[in-house]
Amino acid sequence: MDHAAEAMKTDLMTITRFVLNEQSKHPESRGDFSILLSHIVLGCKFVCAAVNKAGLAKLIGLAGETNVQGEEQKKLDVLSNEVFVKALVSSGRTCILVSEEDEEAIFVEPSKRGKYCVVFDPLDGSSNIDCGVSIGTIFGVYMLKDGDESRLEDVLQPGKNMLAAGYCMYGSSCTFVLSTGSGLNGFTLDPSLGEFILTHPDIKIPKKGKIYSVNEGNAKNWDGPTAKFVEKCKFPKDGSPAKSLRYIGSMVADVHRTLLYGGVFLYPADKKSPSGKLRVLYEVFPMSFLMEQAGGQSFTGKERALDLVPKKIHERSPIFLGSYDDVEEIKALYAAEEKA
Ligand code: AFP
Repeated sequence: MDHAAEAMKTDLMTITRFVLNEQSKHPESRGDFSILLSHIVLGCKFVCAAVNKAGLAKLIGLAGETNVQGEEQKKLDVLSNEVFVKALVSSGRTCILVSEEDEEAIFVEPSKRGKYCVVFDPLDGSSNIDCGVSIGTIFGVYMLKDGDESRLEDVLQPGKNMLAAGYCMYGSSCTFVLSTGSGLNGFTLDPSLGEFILTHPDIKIPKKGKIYSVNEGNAKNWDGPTAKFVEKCKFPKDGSPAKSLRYIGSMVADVHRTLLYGGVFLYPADKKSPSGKLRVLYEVFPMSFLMEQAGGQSFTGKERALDLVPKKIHERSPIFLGSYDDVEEIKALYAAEEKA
């Protein structure tokens, strides 16, 4: 019998145990972050259950329509947002929330206020729900800059100031990927236990990858460096094999594959969208934070993505993230263009 493997099966590292272990390395910690995280995890479990039932919802009435009991069905992204806002506020550890679903930032009332600011997209890739493609929740956590007063500037900090970031992917399994700034770890939901179990410890992205991931339908509007990079992926001149193209159109799924298999994910600026499509606070920053923690890089076409200082909460930015060497190539193409 393989006793080590048996021990693994019976000595389960749940996400709660993992975070408490991390917390014990900081004797001054009062456990506030662990409490906040347990509320984020609860939100993810709820959304996971709702996403799994999305197909069945057709039997009782489509989201956004009226079901057979005459009740209005909430759209999944609206429902997910409500769940996360309530879970975060009730944690008693948050002060400002920025959600993709809400135009304005939410300032938590004083009696429930804590020191963390959470930026999140409750259900990213929601246009993929009806065809059963993997979708996810993305989040990032900041600390109030100073004192007890919360101001909008507290969530307009550069991404490098994030304390933690993560995503939960609702796919063939439910996977929670988290970094608190010392590496990257992945947990898979065991539905029989209702617990996330550590399944991907210390994720490191391959230094160079064999995959590129981009919406090529936008190619006619790309800038020079993006077009040159994609051309290089398909027709390399240095004798290396061409890269494969994989594009799901759901950032969590595309980034998850990039982290595990290597390569590069890009959503560049183009003539139609000069700032790209993806949102800085709850797409670009958390994913860039995770990518760097895994040993990769993230670049906007001008600078390191985590150095960006957002001016608005729903600001967008172009993004190139993935394996270190692949992003180096993109940086070199932009540098060459600037020189020319
Ligand atoms: P939806 O939430 O509207 O499905 O958008 C998903 C997303 O924000 C991100 O998850 C994808 O990477 C990106 O948009 C896909 O955009 P394109 O459809 O333009 O390729």
